[in-house]
Amino acid sequence: MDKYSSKELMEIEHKYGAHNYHPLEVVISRAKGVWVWDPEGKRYLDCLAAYSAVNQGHCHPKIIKALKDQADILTLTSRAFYNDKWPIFAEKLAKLTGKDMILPMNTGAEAVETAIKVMRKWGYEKKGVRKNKAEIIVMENNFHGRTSTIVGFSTDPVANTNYGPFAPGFKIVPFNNVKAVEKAVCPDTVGIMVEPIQGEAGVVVPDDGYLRGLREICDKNNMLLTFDEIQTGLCRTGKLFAFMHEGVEPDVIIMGKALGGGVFPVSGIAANRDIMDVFTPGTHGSTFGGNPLACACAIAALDVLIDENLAYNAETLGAYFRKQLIDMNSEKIEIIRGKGLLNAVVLKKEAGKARKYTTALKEKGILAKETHDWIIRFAPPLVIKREELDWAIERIREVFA
Ligand code: IF1
Repeated sequence: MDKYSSKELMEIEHKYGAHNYHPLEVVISRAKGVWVWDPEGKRYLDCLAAYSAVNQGHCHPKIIKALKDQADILTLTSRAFYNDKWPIFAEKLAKLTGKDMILPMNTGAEAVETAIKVMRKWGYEKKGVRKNKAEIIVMENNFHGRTSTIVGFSTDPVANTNYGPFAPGFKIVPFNNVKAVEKAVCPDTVGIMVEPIQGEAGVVVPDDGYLRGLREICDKNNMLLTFDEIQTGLCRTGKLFAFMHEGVEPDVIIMGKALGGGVFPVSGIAANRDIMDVFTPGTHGSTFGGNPLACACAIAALDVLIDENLAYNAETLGAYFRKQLIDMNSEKIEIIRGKGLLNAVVLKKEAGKARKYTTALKEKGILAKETHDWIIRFAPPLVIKREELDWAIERIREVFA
């Protein structure tokens, strides 16, 4: 038996935990695959998948085995020495991304910081931009993480109010607008950093041709194209990476979340040698980046994505899910959008706040999270089965009726 009830746990968290989140009123104490349970034993279908960090499903046996096996042998060496897992993980991820080299970090924001650093350093050392004048073009409504530099170029006041002064060197332009990027380019521009689909903004899928347009600008002006695939990558949208839908090659790929298989924070960037070689010994690093425990989990996490063909599952079930939602014809819904199993329901203004619906869904055993006041995101683990999705659709239909 669990020692504390859900109610008690929520009270303790409120008292002792900082209030930087407003969770749905559910406590999760156990999980397996797409299902999670609270301390009272009530079961829920997880339609958030820890913001796409558990694409492989909760406690995937192969990933947990890798974690346990490795934990008994070797966990942390630092990069002062070689270890026997990082080289294997690096090779595997390089081959999957089609890039020459990987730089490992831990959280998504750290990988984004790494991308910013590589772009700038490449700008000074290879492109020859003026010292300390490098500019990176980013998009309105972006979400790239929580560090003080990253929130400095966020356009969301909730994310950045009173965290200044902010680092200069970022030019913000509207998303899904190639012309705006073209206009923002100057001789000191080192590159563009963009989410192929904007997650936090509410699963905003840009028009076909947008990413290609960005690629052309980068080619024409000797700039790096960097895709933040932290949320969209690793099969979530129906391909290994979201940019593969358009067949556009970025110069730098930022990865995180599901790279650790939902058990360990693992992130990193992939790039070719002519870019990555601006990093020389001592110029960047992390105590935990590339640690053997993380690498063992990541190797297993990547194997599961490929062996279980999770991109295909995301693509087919995602299309099925969107069709079912559209066929509901709910007068509360403004639009349904997404790709693969990264989906959002945008509510009509008169339908009331999204929280009302996520709370109602929770009562019926479905965990989904609102983003802003009028958007609900549905992004279950990619191991979800058709029958489980149908179970969810039935209940979602009741809530939006
Ligand atoms: C939070 C959203 C998801 C990301 C992209 C970098 C990061 C993230 C594209 C940073 C992180 C998270 C973090 C979480 C909420 C969240 C989120 F709602 F904000 F948009 F996933 F949907 N780039 N996304 O999506 O990665 O440092 O967190 O590992 O509350 O901050 P991190």
